[in-house]
Amino acid sequence: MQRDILVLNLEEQMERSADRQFDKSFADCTDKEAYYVLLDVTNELMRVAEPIVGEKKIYYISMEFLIGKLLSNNLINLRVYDKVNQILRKNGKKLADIEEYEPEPSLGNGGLGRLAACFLDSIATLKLPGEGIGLNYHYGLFKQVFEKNLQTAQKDQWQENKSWLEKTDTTFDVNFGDKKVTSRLYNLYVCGYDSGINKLRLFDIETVDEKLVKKGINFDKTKIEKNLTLFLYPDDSDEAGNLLRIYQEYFLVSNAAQLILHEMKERQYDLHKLYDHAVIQINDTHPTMIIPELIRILVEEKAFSMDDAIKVVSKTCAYTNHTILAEALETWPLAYLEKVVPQLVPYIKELDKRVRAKVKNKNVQIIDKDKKVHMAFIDIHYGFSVNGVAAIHTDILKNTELNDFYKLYPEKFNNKTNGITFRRWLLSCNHPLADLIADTIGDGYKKDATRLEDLLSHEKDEGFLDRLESIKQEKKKDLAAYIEKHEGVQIDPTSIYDIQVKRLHEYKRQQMNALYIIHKYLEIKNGKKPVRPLTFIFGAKAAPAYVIAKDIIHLLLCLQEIVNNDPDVSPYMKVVFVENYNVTYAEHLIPAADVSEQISLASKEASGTSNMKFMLNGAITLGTDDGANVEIHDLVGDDNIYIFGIDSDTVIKHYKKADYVSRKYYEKSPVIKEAVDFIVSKQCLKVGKKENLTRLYNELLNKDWFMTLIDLESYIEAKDRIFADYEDRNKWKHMMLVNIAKAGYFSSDRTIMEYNKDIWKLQRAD
Ligand code: RUG
Repeated sequence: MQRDILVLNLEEQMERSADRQFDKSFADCTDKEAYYVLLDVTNELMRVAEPIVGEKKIYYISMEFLIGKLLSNNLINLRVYDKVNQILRKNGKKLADIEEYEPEPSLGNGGLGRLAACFLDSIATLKLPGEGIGLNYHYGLFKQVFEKNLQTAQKDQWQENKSWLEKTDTTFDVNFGDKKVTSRLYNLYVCGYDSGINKLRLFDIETVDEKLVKKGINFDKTKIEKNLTLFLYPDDSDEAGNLLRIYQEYFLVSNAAQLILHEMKERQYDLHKLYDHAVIQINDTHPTMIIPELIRILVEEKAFSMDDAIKVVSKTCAYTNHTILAEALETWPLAYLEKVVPQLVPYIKELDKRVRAKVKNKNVQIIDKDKKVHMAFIDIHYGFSVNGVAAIHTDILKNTELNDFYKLYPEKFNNKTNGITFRRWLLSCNHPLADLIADTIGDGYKKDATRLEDLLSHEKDEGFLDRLESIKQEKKKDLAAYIEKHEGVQIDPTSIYDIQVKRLHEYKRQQMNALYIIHKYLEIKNGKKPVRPLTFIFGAKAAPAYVIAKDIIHLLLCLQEIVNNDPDVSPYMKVVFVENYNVTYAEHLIPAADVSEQISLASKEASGTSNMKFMLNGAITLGTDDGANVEIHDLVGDDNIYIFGIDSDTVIKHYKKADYVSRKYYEKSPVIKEAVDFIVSKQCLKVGKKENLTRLYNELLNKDWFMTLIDLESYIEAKDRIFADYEDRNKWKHMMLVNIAKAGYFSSDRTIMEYNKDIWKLQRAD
């Protein structure tokens, strides 16, 4: 009711807010001031919205929530987007201009964090009681700045006094082995689409000292009271960095445990039935310590027996695995845990002892012979569910990586193919397309994404297909303007936009894309011009301690300089590596893409989610049969996707036999040799650094752990084919249609419904 009145009087609210904050009328406000006005009235709308409550709640614990800017999304979900736009127009303003002043929260890194954000949106939209629990990083990941074709890292100053965050009175004491800190809880409202409100809970400490950060993102890693929530993923290449990560992780789970138990007490629930009221989804291994921490509290403070505590906690916690890469599956030296969280160590040892008593297989022991604690193993033994994030990934977990565990607990393993929220990745970032779809098949798809399949009956509707094409063209023009403004590079909107945006990692093989670019560059130099200009766009951050990943960025920036400044070549191709790729940038890039690059080494990409966003916006996938690409392939069929490269079984066999020799492919193929050699050619060394380029060259020739060279020729063939097919406009438009129509499966609403049906078992709050 209160909400209806507010909506009815939105314009008055805005005037009042403008007057109160800036002592002027809304029309006289600058765009920046207008942002604070909209922030104020939207926050008010959320404060009065219906909270989603129920007898059981999901607590989604994650080190990352890559939520992106919130204004547009909140307006859409509150169903006031059109009304606000009308008021803005009346006052001579545009939402797009105002949004430029909204800082993007720097609370995540990549797919894992963005998935958590999409899930919060869907949980609320489906009216499921749920909360995210995370940390409030002051400088977040880092801001990427390019200098001399190299990535440098700066602090990301995203926090402002006025924001979506609400400071609460809730504080908890968190005890580490050698010190105690007091936390402070901040809330952020999460509104579902046309539903109610949940919350994201972010913890912080007030003693953090931003002045500790000296040059770039360097700071004293030992001063925990001052640095605890400064950065997400601080450099962990040394002991102090590792310890800081453990301090952060324990800080997260200690707060989460206290918050959950506090809520249970408030509602007078019996803790012996904790699992009837709470389900804890552990997002990757980072929050694993929630398991021993809850057991510890139940035993030490709530008079539970060890058996009972373990039983209750095991029925409450579920684990999501996001990777098979060994280095991403955390193992902590017991000695580090003894230093930071000595109170947990007896419980971890007890959990390990119980496993040893039950199972002889050494591969499943929690504490290994080197006294390292395998965090994922705690989750699997003492959680009730283990899920992978795409069908092929879950199969690999079951049959290969976690096979020993699967044999022990087959009933715990399940697949939950990832999804994305269509509110952000279509309704908000691509209004013309969302409107075209609504005009064609009605609004129903906004709540039930599978309805997108109704578009298939329009495959012969030329009017529809032409509008689809012209919307893509419009978005490509918008992106060209955005890139020119932010990167100072001019791109041609009639060229083919080929886009690879994701974290920088060797397994994602941005280096393979770089080798294709070299190949094309040399072809053009030799007189073989493409039918249509090509624009290769990249966006990616490399972890500051990941040397080869930074070398790959360096190579791509060198190629950008060489290609774009070569008058023989630049009319036919351009390379753009956008600086500081983030959610906001993704929202401009994805609607404009023609080709979606999803070229990870088969078996290595757990799922991928940009593949889904691109597909939904009518881009065609060029990819390997990996992660969710496999399911995209199944849905759209061979004719509407370009798959290349060796399959996951072959990859796994190569690893098993240790018989992959990259140099063999280099020596056999003049095309590969020419492209790889270019990395250390005079031309490249003129614009790049010898040390970095030589290191990358040697890595490719002597190691190439992610098998770039074995797939390079088939990649070149498939990529040339997709570019050639772009000229068959009817075929291309049809492929766009099929991809959009089949994207419904990848709505995170579907994913969350599956989590709820199989794992969480919550009641909808209707
Ligand atoms: O690399 C994976 C992606 O394949 C996946 O789509 C995403 C969400 O499930 O998680 C990514 N991921 C995995 N991010 N960090 C990790 C390992 O810690």
